[in-house]
Amino acid sequence: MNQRDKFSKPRPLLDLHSKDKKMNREYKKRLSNLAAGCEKKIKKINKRDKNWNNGWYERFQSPVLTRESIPLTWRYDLNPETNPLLIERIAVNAVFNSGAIIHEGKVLLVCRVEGYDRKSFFAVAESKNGIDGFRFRHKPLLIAENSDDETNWYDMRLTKHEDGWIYGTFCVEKKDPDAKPGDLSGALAQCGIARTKDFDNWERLLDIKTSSAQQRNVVLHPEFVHGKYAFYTRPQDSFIEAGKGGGIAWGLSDTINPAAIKDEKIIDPRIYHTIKEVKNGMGVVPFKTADGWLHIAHGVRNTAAGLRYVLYVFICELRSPDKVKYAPGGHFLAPLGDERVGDVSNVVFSNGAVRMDDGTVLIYYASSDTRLHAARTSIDILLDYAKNTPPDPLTTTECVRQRISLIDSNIKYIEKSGSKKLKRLLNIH
Ligand code: M1P
Repeated sequence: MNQRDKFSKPRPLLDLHSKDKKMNREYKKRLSNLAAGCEKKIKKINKRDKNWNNGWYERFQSPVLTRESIPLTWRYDLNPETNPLLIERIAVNAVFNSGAIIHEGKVLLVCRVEGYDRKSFFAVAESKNGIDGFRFRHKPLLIAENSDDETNWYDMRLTKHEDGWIYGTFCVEKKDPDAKPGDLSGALAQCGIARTKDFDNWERLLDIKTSSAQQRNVVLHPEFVHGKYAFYTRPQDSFIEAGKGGGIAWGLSDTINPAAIKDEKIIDPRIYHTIKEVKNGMGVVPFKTADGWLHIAHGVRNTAAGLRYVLYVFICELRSPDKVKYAPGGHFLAPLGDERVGDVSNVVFSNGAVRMDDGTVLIYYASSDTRLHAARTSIDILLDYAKNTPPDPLTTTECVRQRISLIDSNIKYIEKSGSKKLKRLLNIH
């Protein structure tokens, strides 16, 4: 049979009424191969990428989750009577941008899963070590809608709040009612909130009210501030792009349901010719440290090849979380190698990170809106990085001065040490 005939006349692999045992065997074999492939992927040890060594964090050889990690029962009709060819029925396109938390001793991710139909939904995956072995819970999350026109949800941040609840803040997108006729991509985004204690049952609250036409990347601060709920927001005008939106903002609300923010104050602005010139957004729920609230956010710049999303770090005052204390220049993590390519290339994005008991920090970042990775670092390293990396001096001349100052102090140190070995090692004459 030539290739064409093979595809034009599909034969059922299993006909339950047939006496053809060979067909039964083929179906079973295909199913067991699919299942074995899934298990193999889940059980594969995720080794450290030894080629990456800047001291800020470790990378790993494999993503922690991809679309192949999605259980077969979510993608296939496994009944041979209704799917005799055992082909995928409702396929999954990508697993990315996950909220992260430690719950009952496990790392738990609430992932953005995107179907082939372009709609995203949330699903919970769990692992003991946070690096490999992630397994999805039995079903994706079905959280109540607040209105019929909610079309797409994505990017949940998980905040364990001091009020006792675990909150998920996420983006809720609707078709823009004011979009020009024929514009079928104009959307309005607002921030939805739901809360849970067990990650299976969720109570949907009212969407956050702000005076901004658009809200994305909203993060709930884990503590009350002046007795109020505090949020990091990103006010935008009515366009899907950042438009007039000035950066990451901060606002307070008396209550959580409804959460209503009257004043949004920009605390981390967009800046010309930096990694956050086009837009920026808060990423993970901040870590409370001795030196302040430690943030991981994303910044977006323009390139001839389109937008480039990278992660950056900054620290805010412990007592005044709306004041930036340390702002190291440049990006902390950018797409590397294969990470550069995907559905939306040249993107890394993070909305979840966890601090383990030993101070290790696992940052979950998605590459190119396609798959999810972990980077491993620690609170000590992040603080050292944030406090000692100089801020972006904003011009070429100042950047060169900054670098020459580093070189000069190194030379001074090496000369003072009198170590010939060190000089030889660094090829300094
Ligand atoms: O495609 C990159 C990211 O774009 C959006 O983020 P932002 O609003 O900050 O530009 C979101 O759709 C995000 O999920 C996505 O990863």
